[in-house]
Amino acid sequence: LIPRKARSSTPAKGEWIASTCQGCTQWCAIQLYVSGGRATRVRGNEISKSNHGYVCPRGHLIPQQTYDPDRVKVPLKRTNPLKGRGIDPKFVPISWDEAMNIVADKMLELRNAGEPEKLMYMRGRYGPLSQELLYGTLPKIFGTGQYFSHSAICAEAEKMGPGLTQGFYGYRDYDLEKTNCLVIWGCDPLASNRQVPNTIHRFHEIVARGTVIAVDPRLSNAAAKAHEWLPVKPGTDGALAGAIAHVILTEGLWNREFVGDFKDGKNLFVAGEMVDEAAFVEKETSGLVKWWNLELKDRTPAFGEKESLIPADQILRVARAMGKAAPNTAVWMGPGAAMMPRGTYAAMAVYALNGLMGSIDVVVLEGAPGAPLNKFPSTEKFIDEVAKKGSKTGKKLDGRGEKNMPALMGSAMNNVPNNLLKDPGAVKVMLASWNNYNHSATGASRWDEVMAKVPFFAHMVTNPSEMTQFADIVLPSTHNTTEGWNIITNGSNGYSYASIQQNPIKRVFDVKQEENEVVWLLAQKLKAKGFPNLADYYDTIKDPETGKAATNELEFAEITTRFLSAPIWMAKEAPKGDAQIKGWAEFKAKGMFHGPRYTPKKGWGGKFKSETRKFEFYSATLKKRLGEHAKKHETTTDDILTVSGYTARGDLAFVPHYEVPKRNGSLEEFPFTFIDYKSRLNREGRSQNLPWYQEFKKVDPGDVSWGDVVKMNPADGARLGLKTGDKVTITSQAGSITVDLKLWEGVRPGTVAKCYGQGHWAYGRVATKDYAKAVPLGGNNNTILVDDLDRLSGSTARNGGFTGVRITKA
Ligand code: MGD
Ligand code: MGD
Ligand code: MO
Repeated sequence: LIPRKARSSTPAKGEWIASTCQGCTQWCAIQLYVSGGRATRVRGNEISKSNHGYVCPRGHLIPQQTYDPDRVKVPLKRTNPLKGRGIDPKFVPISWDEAMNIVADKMLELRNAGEPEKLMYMRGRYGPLSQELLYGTLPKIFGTGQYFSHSAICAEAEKMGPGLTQGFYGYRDYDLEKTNCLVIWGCDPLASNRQVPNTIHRFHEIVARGTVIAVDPRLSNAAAKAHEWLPVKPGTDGALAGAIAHVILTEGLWNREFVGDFKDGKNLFVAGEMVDEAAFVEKETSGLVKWWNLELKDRTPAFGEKESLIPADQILRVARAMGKAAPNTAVWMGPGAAMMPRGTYAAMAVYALNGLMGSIDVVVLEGAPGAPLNKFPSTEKFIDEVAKKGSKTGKKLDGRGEKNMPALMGSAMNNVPNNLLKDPGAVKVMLASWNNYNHSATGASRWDEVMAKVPFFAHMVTNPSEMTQFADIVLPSTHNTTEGWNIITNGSNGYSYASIQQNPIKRVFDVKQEENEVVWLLAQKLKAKGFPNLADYYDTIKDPETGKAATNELEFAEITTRFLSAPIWMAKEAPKGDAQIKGWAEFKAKGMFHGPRYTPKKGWGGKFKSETRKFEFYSATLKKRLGEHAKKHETTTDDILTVSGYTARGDLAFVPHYEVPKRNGSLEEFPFTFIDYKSRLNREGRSQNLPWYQEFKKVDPGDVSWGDVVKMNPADGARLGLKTGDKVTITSQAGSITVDLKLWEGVRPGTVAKCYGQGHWAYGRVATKDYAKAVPLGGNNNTILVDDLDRLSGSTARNGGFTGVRITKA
């Protein structure tokens, strides 16, 4: 970390302009060095209390992503009616006006036929204006219930951990300055997950003063630098967490201030023995003794070792280190412990350790109160009868709410192709933005199949990716960090913040931002063709200073950004947090505003949002929600668990517990267990066309530059007669890919690991080996990852070793 003062002088005349990175879900406040209208360099916003003026390596990829010569530069129209992987769409350039006419006509055909519900909108990444102007508004005013966000393929199952214990369904924040024992479980925040700059900033301090523990089946960046690496057998996290909890209880290491104690002070937690519930008095928690009796009493370190392959003495050592540092012990749980079939229970088991440690609202935070933003006007008056009826017609195509799909997080997006393939007529017009499910969703070939059947598809993206190959109209999007308008909110390091995007560069291509500019143009077209409601709604959003509505799409983008953020820079009284910002110019210059620092122990004293208002080791919250689902289907919760593929029955279903990992493919036919994880350089699925991505790919432990390797333990290599550099085919029940082999000691025998990111068969000249012939560079993990999900949350599985594979010489 070079002090800012010591940095060399800037290369060319220009200025630093505030923006927000959207390369991952941290959404760091940054600054772009803009010179002659071009963004040339990137750094963290110096006033940020989260990233302290720094970005992670991915921030530096922003200029390359913006000026990628393979971007879609003008609107495109398909001229080849045939659709499929490797079939040339024969795109021809058209004007924005013609493109918007075509999309509006297609949409109005549906309304005029009284079937607006045949419109489907799917979104990947987004900013808050999407929520207000596109995702949250367009489907409702138009009249369809078929709109889906990508969260089910993102990390939703993780939220079941804090959600079902503490009533907080969100990503956690961590106070790393105060953390003395950091347990990184199923993620790698030096390279991915969230808060990467802050983790890089604080990690070495924790290594020096305390203990760092990494639970990950592959040697991650964090594992490589941790005191303890626990290469857990994929999917057995619930058993390992249970064994750690068992040690914490039998050795009396729980945090008494949070959890409470036995009435007479004597520890009655003895392996194998039931405990009388009345003997223990809990403080901020609920159901500890039930949890012990139902699950933990038999989860000895020996049991943990048998299931997870982590030696019992290491389990003991780790549990003791955690207990010793409590409540300053943070279990930082990521998708690796959650995004798997039955992942809800693993997420609960891992997260519940934070309850035992009493670290909730001490170092494991819900996040500070949000930065103040305006509420947009109500859409209610603009939803007509056709829309009301349409929104209620038909079932959601992801199958949420069906008997075997409780989907308590709301969405099971990756299930849409399964239902759509059964009922191809359900969608006639599809809109999508900032997503690429033909690459990013497991069982990717299902998306190739279904997208070929959608009669009309308009895609709003920056690059001609796999999904875009199926488009009838391509609407070239802004790269939002450098070319868009928005207010992005998030929290980290104990502060929440709002950070601006302000279209700071001169756009070099004919692009428009989908969540404000494109929807505004579309609304005007719909109005001109006889459906005014969307445009009339947008007209109710007025500039907070001038009181005027927008007269063109760029004005609309800026006005809606100003409207959203007005409480920060126009308030008469200073909002809580940073010093008052006086006016729009000052806000644009600073670029961000922090709310106040988090309130320690804010949920303590019966203020958690769970059913019992306590931290629930016995989840009354899940019991209620699953009970409601069972009631809707006139059956028992046991029946729901059975049809949804879980092993627990009775009360066990309501405590964090171990469920044996599900595996698709027998050990005989598919002897290896596949481990998927993200590249340090992935800006989600969208940085692989950048030369720097390929050149620096070796920063991922075990990986090589300009290549895509599957990593296998040398013992397995020797057994199979395979060596580094061999071309191998990885085959699962879902499909196969061919990549290079690398022998590497960072994975156990019996498992293989490969980074997600490579394998684009369409994207551009760098990411794709042969764009015309649809030949990828490397292989896409989602071709082999089986379509399976955690039905309680609705999330797609990608971790937990649920996909068995076979490796053969190609
Ligand atoms: P991406 O693939 O990142 O998004 O997956 P998706 O939501 O599908 O990007 C989609 C497209 O957006 C790009 O192809 C590009 O054309 C376009 N784009 C890029 N920048 C912009 C922009 O500024 N504006 C607009 N409008 N378009 C833009 C993400 C999803 O992938 C997520 S969130 C996760 S966590 C999952 N990660 C993951 C994994 O770790 N392993 C495996 N195997 N699969 C995964 N898929 C998931
Ligand atoms: P995953 O990509 O799912 O999660 O993304 P991450 O937190 O990075 O990585 C899963 C981790 O769990 C890997 O380290 C993998 O080795 C490990 N793992 C796999 N199976 C198991 C298992 O059975 N048990 C355990 N304990 N671990 C297992 C989440 C987040 O990251 C999201 S949702 C987004 S959208 C952002 N995307 C993103 C990105 O694209 N690139 C980078 N570099 N960072 C990102 N940050 C964000
Ligand atoms: Mo994600």
